Amino acid sequence: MKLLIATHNVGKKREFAELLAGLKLQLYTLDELGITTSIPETSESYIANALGKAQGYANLAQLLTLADDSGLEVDALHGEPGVYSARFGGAISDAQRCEMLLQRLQGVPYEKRAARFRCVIALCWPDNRQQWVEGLCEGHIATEMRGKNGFGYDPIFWVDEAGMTMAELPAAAKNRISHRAKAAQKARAVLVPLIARECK
Ligand code: ITT
Repeated sequence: MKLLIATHNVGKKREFAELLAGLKLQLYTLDELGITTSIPETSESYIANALGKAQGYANLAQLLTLADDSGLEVDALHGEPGVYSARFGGAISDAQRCEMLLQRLQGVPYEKRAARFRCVIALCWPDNRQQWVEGLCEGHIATEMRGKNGFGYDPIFWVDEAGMTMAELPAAAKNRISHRAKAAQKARAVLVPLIARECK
């Protein structure tokens, strides 16, 4: 069965390839299909954004398509940057975005630095069938950037259950506990019976 992984984020693309490994799927990326269109995220809802991207690319490619909308929610910032995580601070690098968030939380004690990553994965078909699933990963915002793995806010996200930042975790460990891993587990449960039916 063919599945388009619709993201322009290379970190996400790498993670999805590992998270969906072992399924009888032929994975395609936007680049491989020559799709350069960028479908904008216009909603304040992760679900609407993920569905909008997945359906838009499913229509363009005429393939079953997976897209996610994800973000970091910081309690001390009333849930910011949330759905705006990719654009927080404008056109700056991931490292600059992390530094900006650390600045915003300067002086805030550990017990008030709770945060979580949220990931909504949408699966959409060219005939307009749609499904979505969600995963969360709880943690705190660290006081400095640590680690070189992952992408985005990983260097400042302290994973409570691991006792280190997400960027200090090896990729395989992140892919067991992350918000995207938890959502991908649920997406696999949607995909497995479809693949079984297709392979009959
Ligand atoms: P696509 O829309 O092309 O998939 P994007 O980077 O714009 O890529 P989102 O709109 O979902 O993706 O934005 C999510 C942002 O949240 C992302 O750019 C990161 O800054 C952050 N983020 C999401 N998942 C993350 C993770 O696993 N580790 C670190 N940061 C993450």
